[in-house]
This record gives sequence, structure tokens and C-alpha cells, in this order.
Amino acid sequence: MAHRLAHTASTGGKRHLERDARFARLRAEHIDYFRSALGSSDVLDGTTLEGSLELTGFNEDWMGRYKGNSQLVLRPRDTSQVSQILAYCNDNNLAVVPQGGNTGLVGGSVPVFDEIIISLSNMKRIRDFNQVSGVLTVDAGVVLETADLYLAERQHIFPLDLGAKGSCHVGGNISTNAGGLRLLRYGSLHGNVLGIEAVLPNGTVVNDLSGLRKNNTGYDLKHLFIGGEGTLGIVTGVSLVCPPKPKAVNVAFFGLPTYDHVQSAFQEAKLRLGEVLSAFEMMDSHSQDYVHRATQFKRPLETQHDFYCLVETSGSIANHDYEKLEGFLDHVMTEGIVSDGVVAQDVSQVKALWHWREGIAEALSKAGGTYKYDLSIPHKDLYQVVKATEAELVASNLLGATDDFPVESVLGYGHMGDMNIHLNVVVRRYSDSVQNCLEPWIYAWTQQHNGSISAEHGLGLAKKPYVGYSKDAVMLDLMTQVKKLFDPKGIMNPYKFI
Ligand code: FAD
Ligand code: 2HG
Ligand code: ZN
Repeated sequence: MAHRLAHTASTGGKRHLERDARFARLRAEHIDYFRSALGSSDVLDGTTLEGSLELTGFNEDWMGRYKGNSQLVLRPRDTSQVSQILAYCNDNNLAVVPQGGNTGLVGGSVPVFDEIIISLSNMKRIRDFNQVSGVLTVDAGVVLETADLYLAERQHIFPLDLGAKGSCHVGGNISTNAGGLRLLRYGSLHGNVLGIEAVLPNGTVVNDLSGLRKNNTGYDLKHLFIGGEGTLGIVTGVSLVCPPKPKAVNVAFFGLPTYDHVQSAFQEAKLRLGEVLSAFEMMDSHSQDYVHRATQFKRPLETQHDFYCLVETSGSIANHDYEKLEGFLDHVMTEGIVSDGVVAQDVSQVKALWHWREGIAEALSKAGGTYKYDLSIPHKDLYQVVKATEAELVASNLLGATDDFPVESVLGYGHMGDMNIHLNVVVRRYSDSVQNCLEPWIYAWTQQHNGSISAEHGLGLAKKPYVGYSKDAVMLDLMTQVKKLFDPKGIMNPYKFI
């Protein structure tokens, strides 16, 4: 996957933040210690000119929006090395940021100042797979796509799929509680993860790598690491239950005139496709224009529509599922819910249709910049946030067709089945006036419409000032107490949401 480096926000996302003086500055003796613990090749030293260039990709996030200034990357090879280096960092007040594939979209995976980056990229062992139970146990640094390909050879699939699968790590997926394209069918990682091995900041290894589906023995602490965003410890191993690989996957792609029609189509899909429905994704016309502009691929439908949906079925009898999908499409077209549609005829067409959805984030990354809002909103108001945001930007004279305006367009797409919209404000350049117009306005709007300010990407640095729009004072206080219990010195991923 391409890594865009072009644009950096003027503030690097750290407005109003100052380096915490409690944390020690990196010294030569620290680097010597890490070399003795890990070996020289697994310590990237950015204090030298050559080393500082090597660190660029680790210091900057996928969007090119958040940029830190770490001078050291550590790449442990096993859990005991993670334990050894974390204990040393804790004893010496050295702040750290855990990093997986660095595909996170909220500025959580890169340092804010000079935190040491602990990259899990050398921990990529597939530890075990049980063909009977479908339980997979892996190191945290295994790339999602690698795990999925390994499972495919064994007639199973990973219960999570997302556009960054070629780069993101399973440990990163767990730490962000990633949602993705299969959640509608297979549920969230809170349901699929059976066990976790993690290292606390003081070096203690928490071994909760259960392979059991049922285990009611007190507080289920692994859930704190699922979505913990590296603030409590480092996830080093994961066991999770993986579904059998469906024998038949079919995909339909169709155009609709309004968002109300999208809601009707979703209801019909649930009724008519029932147990084989595995994804229901929605894209507006602007999002498809960006994919078209970036790829120049021929559009799937002859005419253009204001909304598009992609429906996937996964089942065991190809003809039966195909007939069901065609029947669904016939029905929604006859009823005037859907204006036009196609059904993929083979595996390559399935892939090509998915690209019109999966390729949106990548296509948008070619623009000047994007302000990304990953919102959960009840279905009836889900798309309204796009229109409301557009109106807000127009009223502030920030959105227009020419280069005089910083904002190029406002668009929405996402996991319709999961009530999750990705609102993207595409800009010609990042600017404080746009950010001040959007934030906290969007978060307040979301709260007023009973939504959540993060459906699946997490909070990271991006939403640090806004957690209160989704969590009340009691919950924030409990979260702070949990943080203090796990990480009393606060060295784990500081400056982020907690
Ligand atoms: P990173 O970005 O490296 O880290 C993310 C956070 O987890 C950071 O706070 C980091 O400190 C922490 N972390 C990472 N590894 C560990 C560890 N082992 N232990 C403790 N903390 C750790 N997200 C979705 O939910 N759904 C999508 O559909 C989706 N699609 C995407 C498409 C594209 C093209 C891109 C670029 C991103 C997408 N994302 C999506 C966001 C991102 O890919 C996910 O959040 C992913 O789970 C992050 O994994 P990572 O390994 O890259 O983690
Ligand atoms: C997706 O579903 C990802 O494609 C990325 O979660 C969303 O870029 C985004 O806003
Ligand atoms: Zn998503």
C-alpha cells in the first residue's frame, strides 16, 4: 500500500500539548542497554544522520497528518524481549509508543514528541491453528493478510477484513478493536478474540491466551486490551476463533437515488438474504468519483447515481446464493428501491466491485488532505451528517469549487450494516480555520443525534479533547483509574486520549 508523505498539518495534531517533563530524555547509555538486550540490528538509532532517515516512516502516520520526533525504534523478536525493554523503560521513565503496521487513522500509532517506538514488526510467528475448533494463535506482529492467506489454505478465514490488510498487524487490529467489512456477519473482535498475551509497562507478562469459547472465571480483563490503543500495555499474542471459509461468495453493486432508498434496500437485504448476507456497504457519488479519478477504472454501472451499495453474500451453495442475490436485486428494482445494479460473474469481478468500496481511503489519500470522522449514528440520521457538515462549511465560506476555498468536497461512505459512516472532508490543504469549523461541531452534532464519535478507528490523538462527547464523567473517571492501575508512571502511549 502506498504511504503518502506529502502533507503535514501545521500543528502535527498536537495543539496545546507540551512535552511531559517527567519523562527522561534518551541518552547514549539507554541505547547501549537496548543494543545489549535486542542486538544491534533490532535497534534503529535516529540520533545519527543515516538512522534519522530510517526513522521517518515510523515517525509519521499513514495520512501524513501526525508527525513525531522519536529518535529510537526497538524491534523485539519475542515476548520476553518486550518484557525486558518495557521494564527498563518503566524504571528509567522513558515514554513509549507501541506500533503495528502504522495504518491507524487517529494519530495513535506515532509519537507526539520523542517517545521510543516499539515496533512489533519482528514478531510474526503463527503459533498454532486448530482445525477442529478454528482457533488461531499468532504473534501480535503478524500482518492481517498473512493470517488470512494462512487460514485460506486451511479452509478458514480471519473474522476481520479491511482495506489496510496488507500492512496492518493483528496486534494493531486488536488494540484498535478494528471493525471493517465483515463485522455485520462475524461480529466484533470482542466476540471473536478468545485470549490475549500482553506485557504491562513494568514488564509483567499477562498470559491470558485461552483457546476456550467459554471461560466465566471473574473479570474478563482481555477486553481492556481490545481497543486499548496501546495505553495499558503491549499485546504480544492473540488467540481468536476463525469461521470456515465460505464455499460461495457473491457480490452485487447497485445505484440508488436517495439515502431513504438505501435504508429500504438494507431492510430488504436483511429480509431476503438472511443468513447468507455478509456485508452491506454504502458509498455516495463523491466517494466513487475519487476512486474513478485515482484508478481510471470503468465504472460498474452505465449511468451515475447519488448513492451506491455493495452487498456481499457468503454461503455454502453457490447457485442457491446467487439465485437469492439475483432475486433480491430483481425485487428491489421492481419496487423502485434500486435504480440499476450488477451481480459479479466470477472471482475477478467480485474483486473489481469490492475495489469501488475498499479503494476509497487510498483514493482520497491522493488529495491535498482529508479530515476523517468515523462516526456511529443511528440509521435514520446516518447520512444527514454529510449534508449538515457541507452546510456548515459553506456557511463559513470554506467550501467551494476553486482553489480559493480550502475545502474541495464533503463525502460519506461506510459500513451501513453497522451504522458506521466515514465522513471525509477533502481539503486542498490542511488549515486551522477548517479544523476549527469542524471541531468540536461534528462531535456535538453526533452526540445530539445519539451517536458515538468513534465507531471503529479509536480516539488516538485526534479525538483526545473530545472524549467527553461519548463518555460521561463517571466512565472517564473509571477509565483513568484503570489506566493508573496498569500504568502508574504513564509511560504507555502518553498524550493520547487518556
Ligand atoms: P497501528 O496503526 O500501528 O496502531 C494503532 C494503535 O494501536 C496505536 O495506538 C498503537 O499504539 C496501538 N498498537 C498497535 N499495535 C499494538 C500492540 N501490539 N500492542 C498494543 N498497542 C498496539 N479500521 C477499521 O476499523 N476498519 C476499516 O475498515 C479500516 N480500513 C482502513 C483502510 C485503510 C486504507 C487504512 C489506511 C486504514 C484503515 N483502518 C480501518 C484503520 C487501521 O487500519 C486499523 O485501525 C488497524 O487495526 C490498525 O492496525 P495497525 O497494525 O496498523 O496499528
Ligand atoms: C474504511 O472503511 C476505513 O474504508 C477507512 O475504515 C475510512 O478513510 C476512512 O475514512
Ligand atoms: Zn471502516
